[in-house]
Amino acid sequence: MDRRDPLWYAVAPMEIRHDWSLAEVRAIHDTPLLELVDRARAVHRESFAASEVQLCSLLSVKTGGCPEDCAYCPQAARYHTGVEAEPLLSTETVLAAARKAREAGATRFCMGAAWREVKDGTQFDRVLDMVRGVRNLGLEACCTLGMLTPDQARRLKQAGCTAYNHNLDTSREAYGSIITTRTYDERLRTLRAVREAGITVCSGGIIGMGESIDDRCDLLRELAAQDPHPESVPVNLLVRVAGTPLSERPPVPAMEMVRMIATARILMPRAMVRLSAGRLQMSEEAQLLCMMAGANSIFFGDKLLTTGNPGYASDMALLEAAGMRPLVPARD
Ligand code: SAM
Ligand code: DTB
Ligand code: SF4
Repeated sequence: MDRRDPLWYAVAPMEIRHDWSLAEVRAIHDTPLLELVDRARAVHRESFAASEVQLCSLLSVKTGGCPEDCAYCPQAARYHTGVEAEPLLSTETVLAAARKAREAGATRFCMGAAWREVKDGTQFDRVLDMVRGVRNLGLEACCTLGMLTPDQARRLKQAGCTAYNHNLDTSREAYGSIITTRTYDERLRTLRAVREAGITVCSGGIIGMGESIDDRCDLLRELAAQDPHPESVPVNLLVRVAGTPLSERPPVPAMEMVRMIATARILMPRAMVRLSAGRLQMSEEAQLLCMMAGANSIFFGDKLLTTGNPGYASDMALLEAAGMRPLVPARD
């Protein structure tokens, strides 16, 4: 049975919880590393093939010039990062990139826009066209466009949007030191609109922004409190971009990514856990350890939205050496 079949949830015995306390999450997170990885791997293998990895391709369809103040983000207009504001790409350009991504083995194509929120009008209509086009290519279509109203979420669903990415980014407590131009509750409201429209939810966060370990655990607790859990949980390691307020943060050891991923896997056993931004700062061995700890999805291609990512050839060599197989896309 395909795990995306709703019946899977009915027949599989694993306990799915939404009421983890911060202390419980912290206890999991702080388990001796190899025990933690063992436990996460056991949970992972109950729901997933050990060597399958989802290959997602990411494209910035509208880059830069964003009015928000997210302290990590090179696309915020108020920071001087060298990222120029560009208009929305044409549908043809986006679909050409999607076709190339499909040929390279992607099963999901994610489109990102540096918007605070979606505004109804021609630009949103064009994004809906992009979603339809991506689905026609047989790819899963994911969007991340900022805040959404319930009506906009329904329109995305109608166009065939598979997933919507909207990150909580960090704990409720740490959030205010990273973003002031929108609230945590607004983020949760967008996630609710996405869920209610029947689009799968992709939500995660970033480590390395100066947050405490409790903040990381509280982010995971908050994600796992969602009922149902997000179908995808991206775990990003901060990409420190010159010009952003977080550019001088000390680097985070890759083992902290391993702990974060393993804890996410244990709390949300059926989610796709994505080893997202920050792979360029990690060794191949550390990336494989993240996969052992339950990460089963990556962005591939030379670029994330505006920053670098390991090249296609080196990723393919890594996956091949490890005997990893690309996941086949869901159909609906
Ligand atoms: N503007 C939309 C929004 O904020 O929801 C969509 C695009 S935004 C760039 C998507 C996510 O990328 C952010 O929520 C954040 O988690 C992640 N991100 C942005 N800049 C990052 C960085 N420098 N390092 C790691 N993750 C980053
Ligand atoms: C997510 O959690 N990570 C991706 C995706 N969702 C949209 C974005 C990472 C962006 C890293 C910084 C950049 O390339 O601009
Ligand atoms: Fe804008 Fe999104 Fe970047 Fe925040 S994360 S500044 S909303 S593009």
